[in-house]
Amino acid sequence: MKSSTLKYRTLILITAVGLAGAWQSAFAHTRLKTPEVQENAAEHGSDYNAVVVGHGCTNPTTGAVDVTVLGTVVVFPDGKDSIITVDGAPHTGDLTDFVTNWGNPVTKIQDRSIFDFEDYIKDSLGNKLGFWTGGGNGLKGGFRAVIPFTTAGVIINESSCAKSVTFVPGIADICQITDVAGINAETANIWAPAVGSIYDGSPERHGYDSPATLKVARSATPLPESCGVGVDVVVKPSANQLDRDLRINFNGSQIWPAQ
Ligand SMILES: [Cu+2]
Repeated sequence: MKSSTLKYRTLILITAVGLAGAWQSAFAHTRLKTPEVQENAAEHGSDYNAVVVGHGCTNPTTGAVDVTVLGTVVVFPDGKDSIITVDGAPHTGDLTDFVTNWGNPVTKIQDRSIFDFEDYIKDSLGNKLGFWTGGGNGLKGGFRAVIPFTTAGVIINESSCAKSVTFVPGIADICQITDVAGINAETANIWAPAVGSIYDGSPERHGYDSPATLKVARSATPLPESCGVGVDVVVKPSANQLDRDLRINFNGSQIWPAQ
């Protein structure tokens, strides 16, 4: 091979790698540290997880996503009025058709390394659906955070054809306290499924309809033979639930979104 050809090819390769790098960082959104777990992982202590805050909000001057994050909110679907799909098709039955023990999915691991305050987000029965953490110095631009929590063991209904059940939380990384109308890439990063809630935002917004996911793989019981290859179930919070639960209440009053 001629050396000029080699140089040209090397240059192309470097350019391609550079582009891949840029593409990856553009998609370095908030995710769960361990996005897939085995069924009933709590039994084996493998349910220790974390929300990864991949980057801050957008600096309007530089366009970099390095604005300090002041707090994070995480809410899992409550399983009551959640939106369930089976291989992408809407399911009108209950979550118990696929999961027998959903209800109290989250335990926060106490941690003040990034934020000073944290508390649960509960339903009216006291079930822990998620948490918020915030205050203190916050997450400095250019750094990432792992916010530790555990998920309860998930038991897949053994008579169902579910080979996996994926739970989709709504997550908000807040850089500036605003009301809902003031939420934009400079004030908060929203990683929520677009289900018609007040947090949907516009399709142009960074991270639109690009939520984190927790996939639970069937592993405790075999698929019934009649199931064939099985189905993939996805559970998203309803718009009502996100509107109600994706917020920070502190000492009895709502501080985000501001009202
Ligand atoms: Cu991002």
